[in-house]
Amino acid sequence: MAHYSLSEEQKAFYHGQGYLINLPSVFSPAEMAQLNAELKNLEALLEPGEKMMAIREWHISSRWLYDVCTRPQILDYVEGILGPNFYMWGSQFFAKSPNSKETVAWHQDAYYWPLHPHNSVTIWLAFTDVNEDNGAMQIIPKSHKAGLITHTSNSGDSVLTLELEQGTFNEADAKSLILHAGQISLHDDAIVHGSPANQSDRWRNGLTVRYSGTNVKCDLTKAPQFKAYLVRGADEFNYNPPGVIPTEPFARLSKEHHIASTDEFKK
Ligand SMILES: O=C(O)CCC(=O)C(=O)O
Repeated sequence: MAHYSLSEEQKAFYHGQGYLINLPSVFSPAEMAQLNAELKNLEALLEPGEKMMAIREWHISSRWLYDVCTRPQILDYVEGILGPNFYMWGSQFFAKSPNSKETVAWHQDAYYWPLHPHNSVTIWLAFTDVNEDNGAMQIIPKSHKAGLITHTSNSGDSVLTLELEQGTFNEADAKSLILHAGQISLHDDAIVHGSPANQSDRWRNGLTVRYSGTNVKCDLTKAPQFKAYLVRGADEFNYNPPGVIPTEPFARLSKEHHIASTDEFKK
């Protein structure tokens, strides 16, 4: 099987800027068309009133989703950042319907997560083409180097519970992560990021998947359902409860099983 590695330039860019794009596609257009068709099987399990965002941590119950989250090419890129030993623990769809006003407020993931030390990477897999028109994710380059900033309760159209106060970073520096369906971006757990509304007639949909080095320990008093799936290398720390790989192709997880089961870990 082909192995995809990050060049030294790409690694340096990620560590310096806090994100990475322009990687070879992980899924071809034909594979994406198939994945989008298969995704309907998960959507069919949503209850009335639930949105795509509720498809969260279903890699614990759905083998189909688990296999997407552990696609070897994705793991190869993550390995370029985290090194040989890491686990996967989180997944969530961030979808915006055509002309939806919903935004994702500026935030830092690490502020929400009871994980220490900070050594986690998120990949955002585009299920649709994403650009400025349909509300692509935006990041503030280098903001991961400034440490965690206090978040306050959000009051606008954001789907998140918290947001950064204006003036704590420079919004003019924002960069949109433009991707074709089947491509991924990578971002650091402390980078300031968010996304504006979808002003287009197209859907905007992406799957976030979270990975952490095996040296990262979750505070289980804050996230009792946390499960670590060792996806590369060896776990020489054994800090976290291991996950069991699901067998059902399409099955849902109850809300109570979301890893984000406490206020501190809500996102
Ligand atoms: O898709 C988005 O707009 C936001 C995703 C996000 O916040 C994340 O991947 O951590």
